[in-house]
Amino acid sequence: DPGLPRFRIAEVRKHHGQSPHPWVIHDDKVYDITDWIAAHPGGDVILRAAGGSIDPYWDIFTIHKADYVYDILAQYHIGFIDAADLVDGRPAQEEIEDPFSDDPDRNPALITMTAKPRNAETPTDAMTADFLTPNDLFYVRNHMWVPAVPDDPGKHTLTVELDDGTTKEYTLDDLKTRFRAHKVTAALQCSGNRRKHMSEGAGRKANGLPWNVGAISNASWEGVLLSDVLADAGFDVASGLAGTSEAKHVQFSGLEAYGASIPMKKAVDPQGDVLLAYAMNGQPLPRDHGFPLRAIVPGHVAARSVKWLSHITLSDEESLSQWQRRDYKCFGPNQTHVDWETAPAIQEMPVQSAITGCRLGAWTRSQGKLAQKAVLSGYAYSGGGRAIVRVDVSLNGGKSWCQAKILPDCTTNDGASSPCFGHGSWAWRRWTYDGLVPVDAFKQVPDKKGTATATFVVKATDESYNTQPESHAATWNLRGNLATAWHRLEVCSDC
Ligand code: MTE
Ligand code: MO
Repeated sequence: DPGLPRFRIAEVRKHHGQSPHPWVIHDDKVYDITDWIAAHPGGDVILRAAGGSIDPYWDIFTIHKADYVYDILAQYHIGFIDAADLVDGRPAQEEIEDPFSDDPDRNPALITMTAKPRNAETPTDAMTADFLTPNDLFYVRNHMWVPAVPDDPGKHTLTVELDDGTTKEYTLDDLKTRFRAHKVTAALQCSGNRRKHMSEGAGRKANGLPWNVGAISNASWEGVLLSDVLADAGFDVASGLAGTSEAKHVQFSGLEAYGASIPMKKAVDPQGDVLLAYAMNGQPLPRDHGFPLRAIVPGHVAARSVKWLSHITLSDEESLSQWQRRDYKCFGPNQTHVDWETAPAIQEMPVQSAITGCRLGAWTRSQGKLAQKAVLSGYAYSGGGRAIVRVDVSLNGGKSWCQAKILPDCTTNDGASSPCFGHGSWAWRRWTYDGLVPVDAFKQVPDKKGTATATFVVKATDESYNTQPESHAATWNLRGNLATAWHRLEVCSDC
């Protein structure tokens, strides 16, 4: 209705998230969302947009770019932005609040995929330089903005809701003082790690960020056991262990509305080591990694290790979030119109490995043939606490194989003789290989004069004798999840 009133942006700003009548702007229209808040499926996170434009948030929560959402919003239309505040029919750019303006500074050495929200890989040369990835080089995967630092982090509250509806609140200080502290050394790996290889290897683009080898890092985490807190909140952990409890899932929510869940079985497993963590490599959690509190679910896809943790809910159902019900699932290579409901959410990770360092050295002779020295290094990891038992390397595209040396970073899990804490093999293993590449492993590249390349390959095997598939084509899926095919690296000699 063009007859509706015009409002200056200054007027809209007064209707912020704490005001009795929150308003939002979409395009050049103004909406009073007071009556919508209670019904908003995403909860009151919508209030973050109040007093300004909702459009930058919908660029993040893309699920809103749908006709039915516009229809809902239309019911709350109360007016238009005054022409004096419009540029080309939209509120001027500088009038729109940037949801990411409070994000922390980051180490510029990280390889940025997207700046807003922040998605960045560990730089390749730093990948396996250390067994524990330095905090400022740990990969970052944020779906949204980084929530503001609480005025007093010790007062940050975690609400635990049992399946009978009873709730108990804990401040961070409560967690630190009332429960025993535990350490767990665990890698986090994004389900999209190596997606770039999947798209390239299969010759079919998979949806999502084209991560290379660096959406995985390794750290030592400190916090309290989830199962201790659940027991304190009144949950009968024994019934969870026996599988007789009504609550089958533990749902986690973060302060910015991200959410995910894990099966009860993992949550209460006395050897599962699920932490509510407040420290990383001996430091308070950095803001990008969940300050002041995050879940650490070792052996599971990192999407379940919810950052900025504020709510835990026990339920007979998985988290309703799109990150539980949609994005992090796999399908067959032929399935491009999928039934999201029937595929299980990714939990434990499959076996993975990658080459992160490769140096070619001098030419020598070996068994009468010309050969070039090569030094390779990388990581291997498997989910579910399954140990890596072997790392196979090929210098000729997979025709013949050699054994890489697995570094003794984590030979025991007691923390005394190694920096590894926890009951499972939750950490990654670093490996190196020193060898000679026979001259016939190099193939001339027809269209590049004088250039010869060889294909180096790595694959790992875990203690259940799971190993990596040979081709990405066979495991391609529309979301580009779990790209674990042999990592092939084309290397060029004398070029
Ligand atoms: N938790 C919250 N609250 N918000 C997020 O965007 N991203 C998840 C998980 N937990 C996410 C989150 C995903 S997909 C990954 S891969 C890991 O956090 C990344 O953890 P990191 O940034 O500490 O490496
Ligand atoms: Mo992820």
